[in-house]
Amino acid sequence: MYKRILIANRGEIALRIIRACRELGVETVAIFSEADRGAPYLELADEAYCIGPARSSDSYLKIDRVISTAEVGNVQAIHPGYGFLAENAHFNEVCRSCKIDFIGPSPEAMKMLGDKNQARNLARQAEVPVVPGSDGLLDSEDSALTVAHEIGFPVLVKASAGGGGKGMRVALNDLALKQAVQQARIEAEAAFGDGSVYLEKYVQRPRHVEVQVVADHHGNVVHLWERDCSLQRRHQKLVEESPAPQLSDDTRQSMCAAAVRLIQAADYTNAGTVEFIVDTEGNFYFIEVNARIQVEHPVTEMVTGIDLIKTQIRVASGEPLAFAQEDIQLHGAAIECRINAEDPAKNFRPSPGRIEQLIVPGGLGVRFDSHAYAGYTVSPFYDSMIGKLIVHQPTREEAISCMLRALAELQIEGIRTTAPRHVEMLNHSAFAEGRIDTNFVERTWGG
Ligand code: MV4
Repeated sequence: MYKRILIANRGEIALRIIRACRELGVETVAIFSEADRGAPYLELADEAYCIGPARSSDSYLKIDRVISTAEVGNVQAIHPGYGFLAENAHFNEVCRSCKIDFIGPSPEAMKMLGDKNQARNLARQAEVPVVPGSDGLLDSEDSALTVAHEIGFPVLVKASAGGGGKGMRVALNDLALKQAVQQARIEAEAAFGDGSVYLEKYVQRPRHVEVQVVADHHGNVVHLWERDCSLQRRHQKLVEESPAPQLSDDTRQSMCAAAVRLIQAADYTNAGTVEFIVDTEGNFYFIEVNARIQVEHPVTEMVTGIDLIKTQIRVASGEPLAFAQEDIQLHGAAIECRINAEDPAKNFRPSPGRIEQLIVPGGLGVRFDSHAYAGYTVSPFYDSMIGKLIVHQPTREEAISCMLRALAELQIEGIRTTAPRHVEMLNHSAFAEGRIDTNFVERTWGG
């Protein structure tokens, strides 16, 4: 096991990683920007270093500063958390060249899966279902038309360098498709420096179901079942849950097995998420791999009883997985609500500022992962998530009641939060029945 690691992140996930390290007996080096100076979670680290001004591009994203802090702090590994440098293959390579373990997949696996077209090709090789579409990249507008006529409209043009909803365009007919290909190329070239695009049939009203996987450095790959993340708005997830409602045991088993095959084919190590969309008939299709720990990992921890952050650190240090597939059983149901400093009544406009009062819910099966406290000022410089409220109960019905009870207890004054919208979503009959898809939020409350 490592003696000491650096945490290249901030806020709730930095705190989450510090907690795991403390339990493992691993020392921690934290980094912070000038905006985060004095944050109480930094006191829980063994050391903390300021690495620059508030703007992420001047601090948390500065590879040279993160690495030199790791050198000064004499760490053996870096945990990148999510966001910031977590899926930056160049940073991952710099860590390797400095002989610091990156707690995540290899740069090679990260690069390959970061290219969505390559990931899709690998999925096909591993016999993982993909959405019908082009056989690789589009070489011309004419080939886009040929594929579209084969599979039928509507179709979706996707940027190979995109992901998470960036660089996608729907087309309903020939003319729109030609324009979509041109525009997607220009946008992708500008945003990612790579204008390559591919085509897929557009699956309408899909559910977003993702499979958590973990792989060690000894050839062991396991899945930790799935999460449904369909409740989202403009690609920002609002609610996540495990297990996915309305998923047959057959589909669950074959989706999880498919995720494991893909991870094996990619020679992937550490924790990762294989994202699928599920159509109204229950067919599932591979979309992309998220090569990091995700915000919503706690729902998986609750239903499996496995600490994913500790697992990441253990496998990165070379330990074999301490559990086999048959040891990983789903217990009950877990739901997470992302509490963001945003005003749902004003189109989710950010609502930074000082939290004057914070009352945290508790009780059996209630978890609040947050770095916030009464007196904390939410900075306008970073992601607006101030905490994650997670509940775990024997059944989904009980989890919904428990979450509504916990949301009623949660009091945050001084700023607006997404909590009132969560109450509306969890009270909705469509949510209770599990009749949800990725358009539900926009359809019900507007875009
Ligand atoms: C799709 C799709 C429908 N058909 N692909 C958006 C994020 C990126 N990870 C993939 N996404 C989608 N790909 C085909 N062929 C619909 C989406 C999509 C979506 C997927 C997951 C979660 C939320 C979403 C919201 C809108 C669209």
